[in-house]
Amino acid sequence: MPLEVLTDKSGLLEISRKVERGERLTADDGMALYKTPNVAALSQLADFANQRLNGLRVGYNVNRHINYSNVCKLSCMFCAYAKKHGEDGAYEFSMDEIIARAKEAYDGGADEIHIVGGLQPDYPWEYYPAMLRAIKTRYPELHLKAFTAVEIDYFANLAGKTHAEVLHELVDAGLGSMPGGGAEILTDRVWSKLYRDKMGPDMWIKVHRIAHQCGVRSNSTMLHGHIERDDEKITHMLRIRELQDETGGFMTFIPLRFHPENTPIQKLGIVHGVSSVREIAIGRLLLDNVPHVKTYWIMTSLEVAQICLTAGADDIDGTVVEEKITHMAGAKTPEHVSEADLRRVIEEAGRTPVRRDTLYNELPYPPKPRPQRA
Ligand code: V47
Ligand code: SF4
Repeated sequence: MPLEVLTDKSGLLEISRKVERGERLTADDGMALYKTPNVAALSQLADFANQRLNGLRVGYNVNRHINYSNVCKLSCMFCAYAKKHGEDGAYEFSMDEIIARAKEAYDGGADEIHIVGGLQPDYPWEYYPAMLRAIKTRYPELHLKAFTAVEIDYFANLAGKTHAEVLHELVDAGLGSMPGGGAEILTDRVWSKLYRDKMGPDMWIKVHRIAHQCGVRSNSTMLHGHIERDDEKITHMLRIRELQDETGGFMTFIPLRFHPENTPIQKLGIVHGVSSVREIAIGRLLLDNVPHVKTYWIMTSLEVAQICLTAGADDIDGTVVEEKITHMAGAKTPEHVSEADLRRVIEEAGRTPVRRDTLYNELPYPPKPRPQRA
């Protein structure tokens, strides 16, 4: 069988047998996957695991990102996006500017708005539910995927409320789900070196657990290509797998390729295509209980994202339109891709494009006409 021929040469035969039997992989298996130079074998194995779950379907969403402000109390070492008040490049969108972007998204046929920002030192807690409510009352068809676990924790401290109370109020205002950002690498060593002023790994896990218990589904991410070691990426993924066993609330896993420009650690340089493919493949193989693995073309390029679709990813994000976090860190990708181009990327990879909503329900293509809204 071709799968065995390739994996035998790569030293991955035992692991491939486990994958074929549907057996859970261990941390040691994960280390072997990181060590193999045979990325073709690794990709083939991950594609096998993916196709068993998702067939040839590849999901994409028509969305728009709104990064409402980059003013942030903190200074994580990998971040080029955050600025202090008055610093060159600092910005805050007014509520009108946010609503104008939501309108543009709605008029352009988007199904989702992805909303995240810095930890704003001077907005009151009430600002955040008001922002969601302002969008949702005008455009009820839009799913609001908003606020990372880091923001939720910040709001809870700001408001003097529990995480659950904050989440319930946000859901009441229109929150549909949570994005997966802020996880970085869930180990104390990386936390203490790169983001020690921000909540740590235990709290990221705790906030997602509470979100899942409150009925809010979420995504998970992993920022790779900086100071992290392979064993730390495995620890990271196994922590996500463990929480997923408990709650089942994660929808997808998204490796994020670190962009170094304009960050205090820019001398580390940037990793390239094979690293992105490897993270997707290992994510698919280790996270056997997370239904989807997403490639984020904004960070990888469309070309590498397309290859990821043959190496374990069954999902690609998204039409995007405007993106600040990666572009302030030197990304050269465009900020927008049309739905037609996304479908073409998927089809060229031999897969079937499926327009989906944020919760992974299939949507009709071409989309049904929607009511005109002011
Ligand atoms: O939390 C920060 C990361 C994240 C850099 O859930 C950087 O569907 C690369 O989480 N280079 C935000 N990455 C993006 C994110 C995301 C993106 C797409 C989809 C989803 C989803 C989530 O970006 C941050 C941080 O981990 N980040 N700085 C940088 N220089
Ligand atoms: Fe602020 Fe988030 Fe950047 Fe850290 S990663 S400095 S919390 S915007």
